[in-house]
Amino acid sequence: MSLFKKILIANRGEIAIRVIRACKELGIRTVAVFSDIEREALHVQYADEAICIGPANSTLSYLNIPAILSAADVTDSEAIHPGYGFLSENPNFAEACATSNITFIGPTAENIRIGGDKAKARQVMKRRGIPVVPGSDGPLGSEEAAVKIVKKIGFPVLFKASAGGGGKGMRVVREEEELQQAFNMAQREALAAFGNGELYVEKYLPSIRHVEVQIIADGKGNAIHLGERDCSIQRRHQKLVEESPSPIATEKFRKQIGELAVRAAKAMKYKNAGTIEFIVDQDQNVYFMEVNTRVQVEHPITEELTGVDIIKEQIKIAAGMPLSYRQNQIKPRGHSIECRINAEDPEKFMPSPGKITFLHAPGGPGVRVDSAAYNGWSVPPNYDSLIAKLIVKADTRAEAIARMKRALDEYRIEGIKTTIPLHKKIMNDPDFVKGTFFTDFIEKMGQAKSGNGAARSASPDEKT
Ligand code: MV4
Repeated sequence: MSLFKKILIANRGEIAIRVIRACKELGIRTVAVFSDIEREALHVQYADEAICIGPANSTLSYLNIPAILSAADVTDSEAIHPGYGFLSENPNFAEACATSNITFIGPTAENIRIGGDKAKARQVMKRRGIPVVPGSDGPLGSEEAAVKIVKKIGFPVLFKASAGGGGKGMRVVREEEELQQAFNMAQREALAAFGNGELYVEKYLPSIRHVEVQIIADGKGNAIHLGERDCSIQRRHQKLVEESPSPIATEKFRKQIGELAVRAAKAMKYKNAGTIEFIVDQDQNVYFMEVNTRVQVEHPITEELTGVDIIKEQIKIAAGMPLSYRQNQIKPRGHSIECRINAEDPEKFMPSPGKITFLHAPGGPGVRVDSAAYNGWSVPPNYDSLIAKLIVKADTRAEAIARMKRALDEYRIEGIKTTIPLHKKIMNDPDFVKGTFFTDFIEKMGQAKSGNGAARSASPDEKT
């Protein structure tokens, strides 16, 4: 089966560039879409063709399904790559593409629906014997149902919204007296935020790590994993640093979590590239959390270790081709780390859009920069503040950290504030260097620095 002649990329920034690069190497023509304020954007310059799809407000442009389908139609694009964010996890968009005879480069609409329904995904996995945190079997019908389950599993518990994810709509409950009010508030918040008040409940596990596994599957029953990524270094559910292998991973652990991810992918008849997210407790117990039905920001660290081009695989799978690799051909080598460079104040995390007056990116052995930023470009205030991903690869974790420090020192970005100084601090932090950190690492670091409880009590972990 032949690949596509032309692909439209329904995204912007570094991920649009990443997809264009894969297409160019495969000999596929590319169409960029852009909003009014992004005529000068790099993805527009790199693509073979570019079409304006609306105003700066992404609801009217990058999220505008009719505008994107029209752009695909007038350019004779055969397929659409959605990148991450925007329409990438909208099952209605995946279906609308099919209706317009355009191939959606991603999972099936049904895969996306299961991934977006966290209670359902949990139920599917639990029934297949994949470990989940003790809690409800699917959604909670009522507050009484919640009380019954909590009696069994004990406090503390965590209410989660079925339509949530990424930490939105969660609430920790520590004692019986709080239960009713917490249930009602979580339900109301979920309804307001997602238009769906459905909740489920889990035992709340303190001091966890976020470890996820990249999978690729052809939808014909073949699924393989490309190893795990440790994404525990995050702030308010925004990841800052990701690495692979996980510093806690033994060979046995890697094999176990990889096999669980493949079973999870098969349990939901997964197609294309996806990520199975787990949490790992202090005793290294692994629990299924969520499925991310898109290519992720942090996919490059997996590419660096395995040599697999995940975007090319996505395109080939969408074109009906079988997987290019068998599991025993995947041999991750070395250690890779990614730092997300955001246009933000490195201490207050306030966005810092504006003109980049000087830019020089690091290079040299083992350094990769995925970015759409260039000298003289203005970072728009309207979108995600991610302006570059700095990825390093080396033989060992210690060498990867040394290489990352060297690359961060080389990075020159003037005119805007960036998170580069924060990353320098993280790379020098004793707990980071030892690999002994949990998801509260950044909050704790902020606390140590300011010497008071303000940063900690303001964190969403404490509110939830
Ligand atoms: C949890 C948890 C503790 N116990 N579930 C947050 C986002 C969503 N993907 C799952 N999350 C959590 N689920 C139980 N039963 C703690 C978190 C959590 C977290 C998870 C991964 C990465 C960072 C996090 C930060 C705070 C809380």
